[in-house]
Amino acid sequence: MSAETSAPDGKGKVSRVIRVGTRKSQLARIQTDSVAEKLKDLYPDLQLEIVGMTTTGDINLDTALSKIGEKSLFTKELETALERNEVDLVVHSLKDLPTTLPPGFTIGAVLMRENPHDAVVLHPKNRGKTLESLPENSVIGTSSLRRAAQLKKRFPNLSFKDIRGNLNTRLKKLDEKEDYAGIILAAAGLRRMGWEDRISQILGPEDCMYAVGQGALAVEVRAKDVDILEMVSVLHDRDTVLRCIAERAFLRELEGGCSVPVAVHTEVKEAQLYLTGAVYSLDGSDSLKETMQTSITAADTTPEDAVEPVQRAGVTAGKISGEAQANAEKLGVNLAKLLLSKGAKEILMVARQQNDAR
Ligand code: DPM
Repeated sequence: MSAETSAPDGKGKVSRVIRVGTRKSQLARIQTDSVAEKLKDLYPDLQLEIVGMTTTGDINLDTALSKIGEKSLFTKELETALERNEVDLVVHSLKDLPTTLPPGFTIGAVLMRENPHDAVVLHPKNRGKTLESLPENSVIGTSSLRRAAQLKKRFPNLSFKDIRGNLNTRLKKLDEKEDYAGIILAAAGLRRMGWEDRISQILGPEDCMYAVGQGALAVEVRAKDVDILEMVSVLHDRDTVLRCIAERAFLRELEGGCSVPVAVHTEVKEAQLYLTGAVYSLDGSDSLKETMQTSITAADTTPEDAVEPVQRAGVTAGKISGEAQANAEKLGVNLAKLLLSKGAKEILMVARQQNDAR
């Protein structure tokens, strides 16, 4: 244990100070506070201390995410703090966590996913409209290659332009200027910020499939810190974990990151896990999409048969069926292999080159 103190609670109990690392943006703080609150409910004796940090992704606010080219943009500084024992756990949006974590780290909890879809937020003057009903050549702000690729194909009458900055900055850029008719943001982030009333339209899978891990919060910890791993493991949501293992294994096998247009859709129905995955050229004219499924019925692990948990796509979930996790991971890998056999590598290679040349 890295930090142990006697709690001054008069009962002679030992409680522990847990330091929680977070980025300083409002969304990151809200996300971290919500996880800290859940931990506090589960372990009332816990003392939580929140440590705010600035990351590369927060500094390079004007460069499009897909152009900075560093996959661990928002996570590296936080991981350094974890490594140096300056914090004990870090809360992230799962979609910002690379599919391969640096050695020594693992995702110890994936919380129940919120709405994973993207949402359209319009300039106040366009209130009541949708992407279908906006005037010809309206400008939509997004720096996500994934969103732009899918929406360019579906809405050829709209035009797409980069927009950067944290959520507060983006909303300000939208409302206070006339540059954008609307912007595309994750519904989950908007809800967490309390801006749900700004959502004009939720984009279903036929319009825009979501990013790997979108809408789920993850807790990253030191892989060897068994006490903390055990403590945060109760936060895992079974369906979300299995969906996200499949999604992350898919992206990892494709060797994609936040700089390639890759999208997914997962569902759990009657103990089957369905994964749809797609890759796109930058303008969406070229694409490949397939769906596969697997069984996730296997019973969860009981304390008696617990074994040393393995990481699946960076996730450690010792209490969830090892067989179901293995199936989910295999599903992601197999779907990626199917797409690769149909030419996904070439589509992604061209997309990367075109993006680098932008
Ligand atoms: C990643 C992407 C974006 C974020 C790329 C993508 C959006 C970047 C942009 C990997 N991370 O989605 O294709 O629009 O220029 C991010 C957001 C959230 C986590 C904000 C958002 C909140 C929602 C969640 C940024 N990361 O996507 O609107 O927990 O999923």
